[in-house]
Amino acid sequence: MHTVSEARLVTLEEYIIQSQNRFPGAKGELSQLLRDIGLAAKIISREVNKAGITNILGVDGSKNVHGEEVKKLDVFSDHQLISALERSQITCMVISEENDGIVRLSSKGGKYIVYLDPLDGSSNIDVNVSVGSIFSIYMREARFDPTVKESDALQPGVRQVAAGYVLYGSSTTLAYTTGLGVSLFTLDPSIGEFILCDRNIKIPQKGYIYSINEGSYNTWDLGLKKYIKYCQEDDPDTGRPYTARYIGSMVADVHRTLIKGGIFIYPHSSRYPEGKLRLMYECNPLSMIIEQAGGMASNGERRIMEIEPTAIHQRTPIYMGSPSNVRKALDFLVEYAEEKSMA
Ligand code: AHM
Ligand code: MG
Repeated sequence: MHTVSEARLVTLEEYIIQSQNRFPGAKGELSQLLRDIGLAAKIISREVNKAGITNILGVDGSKNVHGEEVKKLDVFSDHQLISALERSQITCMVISEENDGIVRLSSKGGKYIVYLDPLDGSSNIDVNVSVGSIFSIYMREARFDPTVKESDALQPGVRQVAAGYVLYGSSTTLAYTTGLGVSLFTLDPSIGEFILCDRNIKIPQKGYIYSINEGSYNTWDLGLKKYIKYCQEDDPDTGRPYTARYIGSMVADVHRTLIKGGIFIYPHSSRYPEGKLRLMYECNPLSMIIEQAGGMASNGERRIMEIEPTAIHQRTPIYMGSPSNVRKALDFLVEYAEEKSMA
């Protein structure tokens, strides 16, 4: 039986068109691009959900239970997203975690450059834990130069025109921003549509969850060690220590941080001197989402989105989440900066 509220459901497609109509001069290209990503996300979601049956544990090219050749899901996701972007002919270049170099698309005059992490946290797939896709969209400045170059893509995160993620979790959630707040959608598998859940989601000013791979404690700087010890003391507001939550899929950890507040950290360490996560297709897009929701994202010294990139796959440390938590963590880093390398 259909309820009255179902009659007012807004799909991703409708929402994108409504949003575009607010800008009378808009040609609809960015809208098309977002719709393409939405379509690829539905296909990836379907495959992720049947990962057990299709034997994604096998190596690329192995056979599934039906005797069919399978691609590893991260390769599959990469192909789906890139072919969706190729179809609409408005993207000239894609940079993806799955490809060492830039991928030039056939539309050389295409306005947009898209960064992708097609399936982040893919080691979690084997154990049925959430994974995600991340995207970050820039305009190509040298649009009339016929040669599309890697240097066209080296723009700081503040120049993103849109960014977002898809989380394949207990349900499939899509979040995106074009710089006017963050909208959140949930996939209704019965009708195959993303349905609008929140037009302008805001992160709590302060949260009580910290999220970091604590197994690496011995490799951290003193300031970070002290900050995590601070999180484990009773908080004056609640009289209790913070809760620790770490999924090991950045999209899932950042999504929880967006909804519940708190802090997500992947620091630099003696093991990863530059941090582990990638600036262009992990940290910048998720920082734009978090900032648009009222949060903060820093590399420990400066705003993530102001970092001038020098390489498409470069890494960065990241501290992101509720503003009150991130500020506190940064205070600890400053306070112990002199003793950086101390155990
Ligand atoms: P991946 O791109 O190889 O999937 O690695 C990125 C993932 C992030 O999703 C997650 O935050 C991080 O790696 C977890 O790393 P670690 O296992 O070192 O905590
Ligand atoms: Mg990744």
